[in-house]
Amino acid sequence: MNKIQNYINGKFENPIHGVYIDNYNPSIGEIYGQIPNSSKEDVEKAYQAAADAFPAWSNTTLDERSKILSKIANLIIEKIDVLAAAESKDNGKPISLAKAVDIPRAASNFQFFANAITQFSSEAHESVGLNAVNFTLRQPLGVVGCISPWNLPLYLFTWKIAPAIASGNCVVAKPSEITPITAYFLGEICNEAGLPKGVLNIVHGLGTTTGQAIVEHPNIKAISFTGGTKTGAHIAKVAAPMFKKLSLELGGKNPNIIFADCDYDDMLQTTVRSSFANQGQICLCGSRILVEETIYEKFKEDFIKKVSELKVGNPSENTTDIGALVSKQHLEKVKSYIDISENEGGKILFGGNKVVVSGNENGYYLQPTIIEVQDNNCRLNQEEIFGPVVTLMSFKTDEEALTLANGVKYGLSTTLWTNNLNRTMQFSKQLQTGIVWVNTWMLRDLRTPFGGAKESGVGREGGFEALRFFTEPKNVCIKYD
Ligand code: TXE
Repeated sequence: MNKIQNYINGKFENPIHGVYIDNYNPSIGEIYGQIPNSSKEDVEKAYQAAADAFPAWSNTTLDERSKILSKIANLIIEKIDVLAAAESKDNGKPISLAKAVDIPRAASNFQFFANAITQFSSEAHESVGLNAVNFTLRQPLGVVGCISPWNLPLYLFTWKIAPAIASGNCVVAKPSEITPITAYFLGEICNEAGLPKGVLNIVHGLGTTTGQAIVEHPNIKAISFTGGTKTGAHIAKVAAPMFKKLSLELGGKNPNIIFADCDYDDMLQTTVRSSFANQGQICLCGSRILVEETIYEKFKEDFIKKVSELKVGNPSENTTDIGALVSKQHLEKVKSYIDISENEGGKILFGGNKVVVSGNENGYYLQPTIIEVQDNNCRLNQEEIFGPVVTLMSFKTDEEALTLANGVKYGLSTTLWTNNLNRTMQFSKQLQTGIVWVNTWMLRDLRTPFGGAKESGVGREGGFEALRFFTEPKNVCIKYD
């Protein structure tokens, strides 16, 4: 059985107390490895390594840092086959998706911040008439913590680590205990790329032990977290009295608003993807589909037909569209929402059942599921299901669509399908979300601010926003004669 280790000070190490937890392959429902459940002492060791590395790393030239980050990016691409296979096995996602999206994006995260750090600048203000000039010194924070979830494992892990180290910080990072494998490989890649020891330290383990120890550590200056809203609220509660900087990217219940004047074929194809990509386990998936009444029946029929053509199957087969859900526990959670649909006034239009995949009978498979609902206040429309389940609802007017879209506690992203410019602008201004996609979905430009409003999070990642998060602005005011 594979047993992975922590990556501390450039070396692979067993956890101090020798405690391990099982790691499952969701496509077959079996344990295939073990990972450390790192303790407070392991986190302390990782912190020390990071703190020791900080003086030298924060003084490394931008050119040197940029070169190392680029090298990491290149190595990720060189190893794409191994990494994609590992990600698919660990998470249950189709290997085709890991190869087309997850791993290339992990490389892009490093390449992007390798470039961005060479362009990052700060402000200067001449205090005219006062014989003074002010400038802003942006200095790295020191040792920072990065905690990431299981849905896009290497993609989201590197989305935090790359800007943190690019801006001169040293990192204690924890991937999700449910999908730790590609993070383990990242340690090897960092050594191969010549990242100085201690700049990145990776500790594995449960959120309640390892994650908690990172958040509680008195000298870890900032926490960048992506995960569930409940966990985010807990982390904020622990970190706030210690005055840590926090970036929280949390859940979503994103509307997909479809107007009759859209490019129908493009919308239909993209909506299948935005509903079910990665088994619906992307915080950006559009899980509430709101359709203008005049095309509602046609959309319903066409959407069901397209979704029925999706192949649920073994993630390692290239023809699979929908792989396994990440864990048994998560499968049961998602299924429990399907089971309450009738009580919540919903009608299952397609799917709703677990799928038995031949040869992988114990894997965690679920049909893509479409549920028609009448009331936006039902639990299916209010709570994050985070699986291959979408709801359908019709609306009559722009005002009604906007009220429905904004009528949830979350506010991460919205997709809007229309060719009307005035409507596009009105919705863009009035939607309570961090991201508005118009006639597209998940088209990402890494320079843009990324994050959510309301209970979808606090702060923004991406581009210079991430570099600002990982640096402390200091105002220097120089008086001259
Ligand atoms: O996430 P957790 P879970 C949503 C989705 C899902 C729900 C719960 O709705 O069903 O969250 O998923 C670490 N201190 N999203 O329970 O627990 C944990 O080890 C410090 C949306 O799997 O939030 C992991 O590394 N860390 C989301 C990370 O937090 C702690 C993606 C996320 O796990 C901790 C995933 C603690 N006390 C789930 N407790 C998105 N926004 O994309 C846990 N962790």
